Amino acid sequence: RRRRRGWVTAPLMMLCLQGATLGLERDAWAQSSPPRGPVLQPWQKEVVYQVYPRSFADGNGDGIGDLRGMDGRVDYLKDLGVDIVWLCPVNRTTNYDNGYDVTDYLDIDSTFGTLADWDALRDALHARGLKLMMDLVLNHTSDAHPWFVQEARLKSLQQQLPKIAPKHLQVSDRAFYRGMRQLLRQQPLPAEFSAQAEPFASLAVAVADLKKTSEKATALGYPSAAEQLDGLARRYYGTPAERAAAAASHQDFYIWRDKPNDWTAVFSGSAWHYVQSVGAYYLALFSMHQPDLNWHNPAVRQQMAAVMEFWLRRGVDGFRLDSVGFIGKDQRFLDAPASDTARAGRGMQYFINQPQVHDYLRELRRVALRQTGARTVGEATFSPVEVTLEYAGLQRGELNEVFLFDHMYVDIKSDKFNAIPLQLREFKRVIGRQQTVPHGRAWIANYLENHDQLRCVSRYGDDRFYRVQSAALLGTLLLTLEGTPYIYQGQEIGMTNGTFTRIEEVDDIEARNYYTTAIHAGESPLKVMANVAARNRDNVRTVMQWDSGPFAGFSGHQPWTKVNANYQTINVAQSQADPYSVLQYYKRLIGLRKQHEVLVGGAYHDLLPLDDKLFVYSRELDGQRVVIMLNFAGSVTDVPVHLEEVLGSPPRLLFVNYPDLVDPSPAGKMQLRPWEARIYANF
Ligand code: TEU
Ligand code: CA
Repeated sequence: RRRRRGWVTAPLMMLCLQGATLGLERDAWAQSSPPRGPVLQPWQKEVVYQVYPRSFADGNGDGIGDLRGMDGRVDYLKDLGVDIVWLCPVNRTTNYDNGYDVTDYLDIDSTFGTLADWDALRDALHARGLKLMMDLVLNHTSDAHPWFVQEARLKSLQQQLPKIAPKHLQVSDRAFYRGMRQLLRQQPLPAEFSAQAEPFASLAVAVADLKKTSEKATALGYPSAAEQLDGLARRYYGTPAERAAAAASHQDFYIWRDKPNDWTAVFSGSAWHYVQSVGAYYLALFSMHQPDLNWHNPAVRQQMAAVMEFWLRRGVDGFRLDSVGFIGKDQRFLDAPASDTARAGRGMQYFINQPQVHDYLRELRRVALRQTGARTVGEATFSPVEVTLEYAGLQRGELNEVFLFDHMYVDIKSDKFNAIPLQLREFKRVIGRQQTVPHGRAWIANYLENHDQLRCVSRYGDDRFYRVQSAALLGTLLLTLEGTPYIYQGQEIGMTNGTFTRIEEVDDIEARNYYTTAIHAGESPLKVMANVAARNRDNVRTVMQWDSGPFAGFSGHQPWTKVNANYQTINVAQSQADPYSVLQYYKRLIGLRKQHEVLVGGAYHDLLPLDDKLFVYSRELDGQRVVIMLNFAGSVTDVPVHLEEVLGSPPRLLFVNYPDLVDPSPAGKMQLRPWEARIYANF
């Protein structure tokens, strides 16, 4: 018979297995009438592909990826077989944290294109039956966002006003208020004030300044500087009734305190930043240029709901809610308990997963998402798996699914820059809990890499000697777990970590902040740089390797970040031509998952929890059973599992990440080759 080229598929494999009397076995299972599994909704069967736009494809040749560049790659995504594209932030930004510092939620940053380009991309995706999910950065904005700029100015003004005209204020609040209104309307001051021109001249400068920064905000429908000043005037200089009304509507969009507490930011250092002219500290739980929004204020929640509505009207199909667990803060702002010695994120028990976050999410669903069917996935950083039941409980009306992080912490000692070798047992234990705790009650989002993590083949596999096998093995894990699989760009071709040797090459602010803080703390520069090289986020943000041409076919121009040196051998064009590439394997695996619901929603059971090399588990749904065997070792490993017993019938090999058709195990023994992955089924 003719040998088909490419990864082994089921029908072919069946020929090679003795005793796989399929029809008979199926009947036998039907008679045993096992308990019915959960009924899966269509959205639970979808596969998501994550695009980091800066590094995906450059359409205009400036070295930075953009929306037009993506347009040209939509067929590639369709061909891969994914259903949804999650686009990392493309809103207006200062690009300090590459889009996670938004200056305008209702527009596209010029780096990435225009709203019209976004519309075109949406149409291109929709025309192919693909959905588009946006990243919504709702915990914080950029410190250059008009909301923050205005609020800081307003607060400065508030601080400065009494200094400007203390005497006058005492003389007549009413007169001051009237004068201020006049001034806001830019009309000549009434005669009674002309003698006091000086204080109002200072005020006029402040107001003019404020107006300049707020023009954009006003155009977008936010309260103008004049309105805000008016509110301020009313609050401080109006009648008691006016003051009360103004106080209630005053826009505390951010969180300010006279004194900081000891919370530290996720990206190092104190989470509080002093503003001289305001005389107070604002909270920024990531970097100082990303002040946290005050979700306690209903006006903030309304604005964010309006942002969601804006994009829903424009045809977006869902949102990835950035750092969603951070949006509620314990309003007592207490110091962290002494037991909390974390370098980054100290005090998190007061600012992660607070009960009010659930109210806010339900409110967003009610107000903005309503019956739109839009999908939401939230990031549950630093959280135990149990939070899934709340955020993504099937009946809770909050999120569809959450990203958990505990499997990303297994190879970490004290913090993410201090790594330890992966303990497979612990990794399995954590993943096992992620699989079993939510089963039937909630839904999770599975991932092994994303724009904040490392390349999984470099981190968990062997990117030197078994790159293809280990990348395919990790793909097998990702696509045979319960939950929605998220594939990060380049993962499907087995891209590896970048190589960074000097801090100047690193753009990632988390790594740069860590570097500065650690050096200041007196740690050895060599050690610190080694940590940065091993763990920085740019490792996974090197440009997408499309072909072996200049700059890996990403751009005609020197890209904003490094191009990985191995692009000539690892790239999409090569992968498409090679029947045994990681890419071809992913395509088939995605197809396989879509054929068999057991791979999507089947109950998970770890068959070898104590093994240090093997990751072997079963899934079962409505009598269909599969066993997934993964050899996390570069050597041949015996598999102490009685397959026929587990499956209840002679096993059928559905899938394997080696090109050969024959199981090379000696008779009576099951063995896996280095980094081999197999899927067996009872059907
Ligand atoms: O990350 C949220 C987050 O909690 C981080 O701890 C993340 O786990 C960290 O970057 C890992 O190194 C989100 C975004 O995914 C990230 O890109 C942003 O920088 C961050 O929020 C701030 O918006
Ligand atoms: Ca570009």
